[in-house]
Parts: sequence; C-alpha cells; structure tokens
Amino acid sequence: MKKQWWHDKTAYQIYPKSFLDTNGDGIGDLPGIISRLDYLKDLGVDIIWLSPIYVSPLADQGYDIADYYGIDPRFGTMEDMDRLLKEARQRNMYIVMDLVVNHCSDEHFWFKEACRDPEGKYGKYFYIETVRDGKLPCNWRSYFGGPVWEKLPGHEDKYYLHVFHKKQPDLNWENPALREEIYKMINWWLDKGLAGFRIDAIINIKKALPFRDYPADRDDGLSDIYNMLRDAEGVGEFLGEMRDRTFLPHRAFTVGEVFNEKEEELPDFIGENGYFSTMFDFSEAVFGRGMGGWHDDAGITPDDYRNCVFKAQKRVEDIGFLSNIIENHDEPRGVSRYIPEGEASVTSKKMLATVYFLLRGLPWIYQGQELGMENVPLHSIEEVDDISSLDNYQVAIRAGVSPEKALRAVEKFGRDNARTPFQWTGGENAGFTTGTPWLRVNPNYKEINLEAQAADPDSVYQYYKKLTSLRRDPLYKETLVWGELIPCLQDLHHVMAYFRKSEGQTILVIANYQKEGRDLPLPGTPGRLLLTNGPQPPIQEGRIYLAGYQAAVLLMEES
Ligand code: TEU
Ligand code: CA
Repeated sequence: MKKQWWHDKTAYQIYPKSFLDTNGDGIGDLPGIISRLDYLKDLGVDIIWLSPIYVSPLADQGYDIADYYGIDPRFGTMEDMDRLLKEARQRNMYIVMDLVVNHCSDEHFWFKEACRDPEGKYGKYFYIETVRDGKLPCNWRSYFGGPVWEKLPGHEDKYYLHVFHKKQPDLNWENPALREEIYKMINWWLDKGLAGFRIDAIINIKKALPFRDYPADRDDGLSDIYNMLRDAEGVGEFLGEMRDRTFLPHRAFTVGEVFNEKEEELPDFIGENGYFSTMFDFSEAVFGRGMGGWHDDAGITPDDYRNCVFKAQKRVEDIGFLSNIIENHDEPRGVSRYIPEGEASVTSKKMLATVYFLLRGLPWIYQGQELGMENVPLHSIEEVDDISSLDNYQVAIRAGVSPEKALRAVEKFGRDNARTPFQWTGGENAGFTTGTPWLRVNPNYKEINLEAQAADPDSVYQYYKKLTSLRRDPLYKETLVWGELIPCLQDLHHVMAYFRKSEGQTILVIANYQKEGRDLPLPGTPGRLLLTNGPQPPIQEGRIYLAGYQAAVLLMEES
C-alpha cells in the first residue's frame, strides 16, 4: 500500500459547543479551541476535526447549516477561524471541518427561495413533490422519527423530503447545478487552507428513485430508511465526481461517515484513489442494534467487541486504512459501552485505549476520551437535549417499554453522553464556562478532570500520551503504523491479542479483557516490554500473568 502523509498521524475530534467557552455564554467557541492547541499538540494530536461551526439554528447541533460560508456567531467569527488555521499550521497541525451536504437547514437561503418558488431554480435543489389525495410519495421513516415528508411552508399540496429532522431538508444531488454549488463551497474552504473534511451521512445522498413504499416495519406504517438505501444504486458517481473536482486537486484528507456501504464497493471508497482517504469503522458501534431503536439493543460483550474489530480489520487489510474510534458525538462514551457495566476503572480504560489505539489504521480520540470521560447519569427525560434521544425514548414507549426502562436505554445510548462539557478542572462547571453550560456537566467532574490527571503520572490522560508517542516512535512506527495485523489467541474468552508485524519486527498487543487476573499462553518469545497499564507482568515458561484488565505491548524476538 502506498504510504500517505496522514497515515502516521493521530486525529482528534472536537465538539466545539462543549469544548471550552471563553466568553461566558455557556457555549464552547473557536477562541477556546485556539487556546488549547498547545494542549492537543502535547497530547500528540496532529489532525483535528471540528464538528459543525457554520451558521445554523442548531436544531441538530449544527448539522443543519444555514450558511456554508459563515461561522455561527455563537462559535466565533471568520477571523477566529482564520486564526485557528494559522495557529494550527504553525504547530504542524491540520484542521478538518464537517462537510454536511446531504441536507442543509430549512433556514438556508436556498430553501427559503424554494418555498417562495418551488418551480424555480432553488426548488430544484430539493426534493419537492406535489401530493394529491393526501398520499405521501413514499413511506420512509426519517432517522429522527416520523415520515420523511413535511409540508412545504406556504403550500398546501407540496411536501419536501428530509431523511433526518424536518429542519434538515435533503439536497437533490441528481441536480448538476446543486452539485456545482457544493463543489464551489468545498474548494473555497480548501483554498483557505483547510486540510480536508469529515463527510457527514454521505451514503444518504443517493435515493432509490422513483419514490415508492417499502413494507412497513413498525406499527407507524413506515419503513426504515435502510430499506431504501439498499436499493439506491450509483452513489459512487456523485462521490467520484466530488473527489475529482475538489479533494484530489487539493490533496485533501477526507474521512467518510459511511454506514451500510456495499461490501464490493469498499475499494471504491477507501482503496487507492478511493472517494475518501479513510472511513470510520462503526462495526462495534452498531453491533447489537436491532430495528426497534435503542431499547432493542442487545449490548456487546468483550468477545463481541474483539470479533467485530478483527473482522473489520480483515475486510480492509488489502484495501486501505480504517479510522478507528471508541466513541464520537453520536455514540455513548466508549468506556461505558465496551467495558462491562460497573467495571470501568483507570486500568480498564487504559486497556481499552491500548487495544483500539494500536490497531492498523488512523487512531481517533474524541474530546474527553483521553480523560476516560463516562456516560452521564439521567434522572428524567426532561434533562435530555438531543433530538435523536427524544425520538428513541418515544419509540420505546410506543413499543410498550416502561418509562423507566426507556429512560435507561437513553441513558445508555443517548447522544448527550458524549456532548457534556469537557472536564478541564475540578472547579465550578469543570472549568468549561464561567456562565451556565448549555448542557449539564457530568457530576463526576470532581474525580475525572484534566487538572487532576495532568498532575498524576498514572492517569488515563498520561497513558494516552504514552500511546501517541509509542505509535510515532521511529523505532516502532513502521510496524505500528503500516505493519500488518494478525489476530491471535482468538479461541480464548475475554482476551484481545494481536501481532503487528513488519519486515524484521513483530509487536504483540495482549489484553486480559476481564476483572480477574490470569495466566495466558504467550505466542512467541517476548523481548522488551514497550507499555503496560499495570505492574511488570511476570513471564515464565511461555506464559504471561496479566492482572484484571491489564494490557501489555511487547516487542517479540524474531525467530
Ligand atoms: O449522523 C448520521 C447518521 O447516520 C445517524 O444514524 C446518526 O448515527 C444518528 O446519531 C442516529 O442517532 C450524522 C451526524 O454525525 C449526526 O450528528 C447528525 O445528526 C446526522 O448526521 C445528520 O446530519
Ligand atoms: Ca462562548
């Protein structure tokens, strides 16, 4: 595989609204991000993805863009953005923005014009259909609940399509004029010095047309959008055109938010000359998720987690480079999801960090993950901000789930979990704001915060620093970045172990994924211990003793 400049980097996702507020309005902002670039650099971060900061009514927290060329005043100004780009460049860091082009906001000029004149130029930027005798064009269910069709404001017989919230009308990619607008905007940002984009919900830009019903899968008479997506052919034509017109000439870095790609299309997505540089591995995140919504989620065991990860690694090994995560702004905190309930501790958090960070692919850290931030306790549905959580709660209630159980499902999977403010200090509002935070601070901030962890050599944060420096250490980089990944000890329960192997060097990552300590067989002869989250593990007669949730990274003797 051809080496790319970004392969040996570490990436970090910032959720700006919750990162750091500098003007006391309770909302994180660009000056806050700029003031913490040195912190991120010191952590070992190279690439930073900002969740949307464009002008937006924030109906879906900025994933509803009203002006692609403007910064929302709540986050700062374009001068702040330019300063961020400059300050990042001075530190050899790269800024990546969110590209949200499946839909825009209903407050975007295009949509307002479309409402004014549905037959005109801007009407064709959207999917607008005339509805006779009350029958909607199709029965697809939007991601956030309810039909994908909403009445076009000002028109009795016209409806527009929105696969997400009704404040997020879908853009019509079949229209070449719309595509030109998008490419122009992307190039404008790349010309400004942006390194690239994280590409939002991109599979959805291709619809199975003409609109038609699918078999209903709940008693609302609607059909999951995935049924339509399975039939939608030809997303690659749009993606290839977008790559050629924008990313390629700028040599931009791109990471796709891709769910449900078709297996045979994988090389087109992230192979050499793929549509994107890389894409996120969501296989663990979606594992166990039923069609019924969050209350229907079967959960994930340590063995499931390992199997998912290895399967994903295998799928791409000859094709490209995955982006590895344990959480993001849509998911629960990784330590709350992938460590069995009640067992999250400094040690187990470090173990999880070890096994995912040293996989083949680009490692991503989501803000606060480096502190081992956890899910936030939920006392009432009134506390919830996120629209997807509110919908999932209703889905559960309608399915006959008790309010208490529905609340627990939201607590476990809700998107607010990852969106609570970053825990900088043990002081008021965790040092996030001097005002009132837009979303409650996790009450555990007195125990889990950067200030405390920076002073503690054994903290989760200090361990993440060791991981980032190990991966970029010239002695091991060839192996840890580009080396192949070979799973081992797969027949043992609660063990996650794999080799990373390059010409002349083999590194073993081995983890005891349970609270009880145990003896494990060592595949091969160990040399130097490169990293562990516990005491020096005793090694004897081909066996290694690992304490509960202990992980070890060992340089192996070459035979
Ligand atoms: O998410 C896209 C997506 O496919 C959804 O299924 C997502 O997983 C959602 O969280 C379901 O609860 C992206 C963004 O990451 C998300 O924050 C946005 O809400 C969404 O697109 C719409 O732009
Ligand atoms: Ca602010």
